[in-house]
This record gives sequence, C-alpha cells and structure tokens, in this order.
Amino acid sequence: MEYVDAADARHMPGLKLALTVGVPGRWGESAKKVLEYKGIPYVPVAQYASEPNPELVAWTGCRNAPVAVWEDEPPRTNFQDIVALAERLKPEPRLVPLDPDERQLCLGISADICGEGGWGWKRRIIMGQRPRDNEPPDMTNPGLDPKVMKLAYGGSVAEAEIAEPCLAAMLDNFAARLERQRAAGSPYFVGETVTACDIHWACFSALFVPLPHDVNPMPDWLRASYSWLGPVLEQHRHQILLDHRDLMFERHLGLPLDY
Ligand SMILES: N[C@@H](CCC(=O)N[C@@H](CS)C(=O)NCC(=O)O)C(=O)O
Repeated sequence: MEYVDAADARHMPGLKLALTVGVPGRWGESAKKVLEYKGIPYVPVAQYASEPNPELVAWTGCRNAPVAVWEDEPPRTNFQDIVALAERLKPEPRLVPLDPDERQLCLGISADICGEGGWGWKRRIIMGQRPRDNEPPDMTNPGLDPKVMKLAYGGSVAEAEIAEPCLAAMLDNFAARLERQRAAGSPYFVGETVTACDIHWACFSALFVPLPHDVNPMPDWLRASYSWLGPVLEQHRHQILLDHRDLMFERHLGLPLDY
C-alpha cells in the first residue's frame, strides 16, 4: 500500500485514513475494509507503530491508528464513528441495519469485538502480559517501543486474569449466534446480508486464528503472538468462526491483505 505523509495528507480533499504502515492493526484493517466494501475512496496516511507520529498528532490530536478525516471535519478514531461516517458518505451498501432490533444487535456485536473491553482490547491485554505460561519465546517485536505500547494498551495482571474467561464466553457467544443464523439460512451475524459486525469479526479474527501467510504476510513475531491462544482459549476454537471469516474474505472483502 502507498502511504502519504500526514504533513501532506492534511491539505488533501476528500477522505484521509491514517493506518499503521506494514502492520495489520485490527482497528485499521476494519476501517479500511468498511470503506472498501462500500466503495468509498480514501487516501492512506502513514502512521508508524509506537512512534510519536508528530505530524499526525499536530493534525488530528491522535498518535495511533486508525484516524479518519473527511474534508476538514473533526477526526474520527473510534470504530463506531468510522462506520457512521462511512454510512453518511455512501449509504449503500448499508452496513448498519435500519431495523432497530437488528441495528442494536449489529452495533452491540461490533462493540463486543472492537470496543474498549471487547475481544480486541482484552486479547491485546493478555498478549501484553509476558511471558505467559508455556508460550513460545519469539513473540516480541524488537522494533516496537515497549514503554509506549505498555502505556497505551498494557492493562494490569488483574485485568489479564479476568479477561480470559470473558474472551472464552465471547467466542462461545459469537459461535452460537452464527450457528443459529446458519440454521435459519444466513451465514452472517445479523439478518440476511453483510453488516458492520461481519466485517469487524472477519478483521478481528486475526487475534483468534490469523489468515495464512500467502494471503496475509505478517512478520513472524506478530503471527506467533496473534496465533498463541493459550490452553483456555484453545478449548473455544469454534470452526464456524473461521468459516465466517473465510466467507467474508472470499466473497466480500478480497485477499491478499495489503498493508
Ligand atoms: N482508536 C481505536 C483503537 C485504536 C488502536 O488500538 N490502535 C492500535 C492498533 S493495535 C495502534 O494504532 N497501534 C499502534 C500504535 O499505537 O502506534 C478505537 O477506539 O476504536
């Protein structure tokens, strides 16, 4: 992917999206796939993992990614705000259902996947507590500033301990919902069409079982870190969660990933 520097991008018209260069950040990939699914063009802006990113901060007030800026409107950094912006810029194909019950379900599932305290956040807190029991040794990126990452996303040992049963319950819940949907004839989380939470799970399933290297070339340390579930979550490796991810990428989102 070709990235524009933040200092240049801030003067460009249209939609700008800051993304972490060379790393498939889950929030960034989700924002990208929401826009791509809807056919909304954007300028990819370079954000460098764990670095100060001073030009991006000067422009948006935000150091990390993603950051979406439409024209000269305020920046959007939260997954739900980015989906709402995309819906406004191009309502079709719709990713947030009009039906109130379905909308609450869709946004609730997305919040459970991407929101603070959700699947991605809790999984990251566990991944940040090193070393974990029996984990392989090669899971730390020598290029990242551990202090910055710990401060931004670290969490505590106590948070990591309570995270694991919550994550296991989330996997069971997502799988049970997909099983019910499958029995009703739909491969998607809500209703009969793709909604935002389908894209969010497809992208965040990398923290469960990452797509293979040929379509998702991740650095070895990151693949090891994303893949290592540990003995508790291993018991909740539901095949239907991977079937859903594969269908989403094959039918709707496209492969290989590019970052
Ligand atoms: N702002 C997002 C979360 C963003 C986020 O966690 N970004 C991480 C992805 S792992 C990131 O940019 N990491 C690289 C860095 O901090 O430099 C939200 O609230 O939905």
